[in-house]
Amino acid sequence: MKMYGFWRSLAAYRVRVALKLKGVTFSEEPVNLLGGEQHDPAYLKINPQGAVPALVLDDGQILSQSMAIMEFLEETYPGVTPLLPRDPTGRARVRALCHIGVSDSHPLVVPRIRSYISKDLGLGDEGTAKWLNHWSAESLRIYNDRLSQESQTGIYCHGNELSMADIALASQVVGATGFFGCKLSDYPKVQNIFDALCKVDAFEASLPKHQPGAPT
Ligand SMILES: N[C@@H](CCC(=O)N[C@@H](CS)C(=O)NCC(=O)O)C(=O)O
Repeated sequence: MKMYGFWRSLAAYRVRVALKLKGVTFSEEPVNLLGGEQHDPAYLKINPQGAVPALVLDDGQILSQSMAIMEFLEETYPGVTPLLPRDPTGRARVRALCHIGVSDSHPLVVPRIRSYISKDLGLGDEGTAKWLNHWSAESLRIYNDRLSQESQTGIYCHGNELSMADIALASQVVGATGFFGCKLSDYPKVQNIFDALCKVDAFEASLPKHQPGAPT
C-alpha cells in the first residue's frame, strides 16, 4: 500500500500508527501541505478534497479520511491488534472518543482553516495562534475530563488494550503540544496515557519528528 501523507499531518499520523499496529507494509509519499501541493491537479486526482491522508491499496483503489481508513484496516485485519472492543457499548465509547479529536477538534486547526481565518478574515498570525491554542486546549481538556471520570479508562483510553481512541488522542496531543502551544502537564490523565502510548513502537515511530521533511 502507499499512503500520501505529510510529516506534520495529524490525520496522516493516525493512519501511519494504524498501519503499523496492523503490521501492514506501506510506503509513504509526502504531499507538502505548507507548499500547497495538496492543491496540485495531479494530487486532486488522487484526493479531490485536497487533503492527506489518501491510502492507495494494492489493487489501485484509493481510500481517504483517517477514520474511514482506520475502520477499513480494522475490518480487513481484525485479528492483528484489534482497534475496537468486542462489545457494542465499548465500540461506541471508543468511536465517541475518536470523534472528539477527529471530527470536532482537528478540523478547526487544519491548513485551509488556518489560512482562511488568518488571511481572508484578517485574524493575522497572533489571532490565528490564539485560535489554534484555544481549540487544541479545549480538546485536551475534554479528553482529560472524560478519561479521568469514566471507569472504562485504563492504562489506555479504553481499558488496558490499545484502540482507535488512543490513536485519535495521540494525534491531538501531537498537534496541541507540538504545534499549537499547549502544555501536556496541564492534562495529567492525558499525559499518563500518552506516555504509555509512546512506549509502543507504532506510536513513537510515527511521530512527526521522525518523518522525512521534519525540521531537525
Ligand atoms: N477529516 C480528515 C482530515 C484531513 C485533513 O484535513 N488533513 C489535513 C492535514 S492533517 C490536510 O491535508 N489539510 C490540507 C488543507 O487544509 O489544505 C481525516 O481525518 O482524514
